[in-house]
Amino acid sequence: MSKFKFSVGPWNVAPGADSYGPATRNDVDFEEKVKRFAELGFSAVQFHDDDAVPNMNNLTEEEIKAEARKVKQILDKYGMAAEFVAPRLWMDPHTIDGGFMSTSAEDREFAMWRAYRSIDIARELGCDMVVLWLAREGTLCAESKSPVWATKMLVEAINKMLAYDPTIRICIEPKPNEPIDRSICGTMGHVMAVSAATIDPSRVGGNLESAHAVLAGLDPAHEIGFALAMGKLMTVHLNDQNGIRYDQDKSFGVENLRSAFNQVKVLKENGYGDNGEYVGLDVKAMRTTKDEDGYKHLENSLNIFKALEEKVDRFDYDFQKKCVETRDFEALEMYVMELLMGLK
Ligand code: XUL
Ligand code: MN
Repeated sequence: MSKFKFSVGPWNVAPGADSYGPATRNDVDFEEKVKRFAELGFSAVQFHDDDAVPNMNNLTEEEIKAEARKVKQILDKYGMAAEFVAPRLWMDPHTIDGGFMSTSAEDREFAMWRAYRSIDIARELGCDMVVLWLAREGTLCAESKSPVWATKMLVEAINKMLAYDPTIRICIEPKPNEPIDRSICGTMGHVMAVSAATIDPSRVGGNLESAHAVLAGLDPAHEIGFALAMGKLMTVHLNDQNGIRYDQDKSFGVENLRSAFNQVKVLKENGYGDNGEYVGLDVKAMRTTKDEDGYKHLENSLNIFKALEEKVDRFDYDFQKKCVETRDFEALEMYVMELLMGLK
């Protein structure tokens, strides 16, 4: 029995289109997804603002809240919570050159409008967290904007969100690149520094995605550990990634089982979840996956996570201590390999 609660986003069940080819699966209705998520053992749904309220640009603030209340009813029907709302600032004509750090004042205003509406939607859905995946916040042409100015604009935008709602929490999901070339806030270290520069650092933390850490050339478990040490790991997006290439969002643990084990281990050893945090999965089905298998990557990720939780429970800390005392890291490493291969 897992000690953790799990969350997932509606975008994690998708039709399989990529930059080079069209969809390979049918769209699935939102309510059907929520029903299946509940059946699979998830406790919460993660949202982009327009996952909850499609066409929100054409609605008034009151209409947006009313639409969000309808979504809350669907969640309630299946006993699901909402974990967070993330403004989708990468699809709109107003965010071609970024949102909070766009060089256009009008576009920056639009980004703030979406951020405030995301807070409103979060409140209607019964949650207190906004995630910022800063997709286009950086440069495609390095000389097109100052990284100093851009970083300050991000802090200013977050300060406005903190002021708009005195108890909302802002959670940055760092990613070093894609779709942007050079990101402004690419790692958990950047997130902690931005947090410290805001008017209320206690309400600004991070969402570590395994694949994003790998893209930054960093170890996901250490990134998680760093945020935990600062008391600022608000959620995680567990998945996997085959080296430094396009963002893959593979099922958790399928590329690097030892890394996945260490991610579960650092979460478990440090009481992650004790304050209500969810283990979020941000995994994508392969394009080749058929309609009838459209949830298998989620089931696989959950099963791998839970199997690794059992491995962590069986981890022999006395043996580890002995190895550390004798500086026999060869023995410790082999012990971990044997544990993961089922030989221990
Ligand atoms: C993009 C990514 C997003 C965010 C939510 O790489 O991970 O799905 O998690 O906006
Ligand atoms: Mn993510």
